[in-house]
Amino acid sequence: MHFYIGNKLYSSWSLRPWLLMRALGLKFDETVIPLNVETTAQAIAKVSGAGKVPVLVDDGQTVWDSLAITEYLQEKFPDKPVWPANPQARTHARCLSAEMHSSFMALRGACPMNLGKHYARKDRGADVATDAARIDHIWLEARQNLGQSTDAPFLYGEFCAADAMFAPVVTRLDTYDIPVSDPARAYMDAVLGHPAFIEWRTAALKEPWIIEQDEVDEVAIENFRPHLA
Ligand SMILES: N[C@@H](CCC(=O)N[C@@H](CS)C(=O)NCC(=O)O)C(=O)O
Repeated sequence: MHFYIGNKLYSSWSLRPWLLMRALGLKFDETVIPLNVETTAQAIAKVSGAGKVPVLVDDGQTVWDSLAITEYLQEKFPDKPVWPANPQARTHARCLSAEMHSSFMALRGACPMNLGKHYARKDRGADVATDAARIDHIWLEARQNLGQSTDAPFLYGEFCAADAMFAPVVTRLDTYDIPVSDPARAYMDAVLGHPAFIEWRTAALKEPWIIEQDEVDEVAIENFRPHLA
């Protein structure tokens, strides 16, 4: 399998399936296509007409879009826990992932994924707060509803596709210090502490690129790439 992804520091959509594939222990090669540079469109066009990453190429088949890649992995590796084993939990996990795929525009617009900074808490607008409250609620619903204790680290116990889908949102809530409940914070810490996420972030911090439009606040509390400042 060959995986084409965007900058690890900023590409939220790329992070999702990459994290899932790593967490599942799948083997793949990867190419990072730098976003927002002159060559971006041409480089992506070589692998997909959709003009977006991530793109998975496997056995002559091209799979674009993070959620489609997730379902492809489920079909190709039916023995891997892509989705929860329990049917009710599986349906819930698919609903959460679809909601993530199509919603939370305010949060996504105001707080781009940026693994290189920590920003001070501030009012990011009512719509962002509404998105964060909905996310907090559905995380708790996943962890309570399906017969698990809220002490289980991930949404349905074991790390699955729904956790991967929400990983970029976890980083956004963390980067911009958006207020969340204690159980949500504990969940975020579990995702941020997952070895696959740490591997991604370590590589992200070594990247040389800065995408100005994703650097939203002028002043950061912490800059994890001071050599680029
Ligand atoms: N719905 C798509 C969205 C993919 C997407 O928007 N990717 C962004 C990067 S995170 C992209 O490729 N942008 C192209 C560009 O910046 O030129 C998915 O889930 O894979």
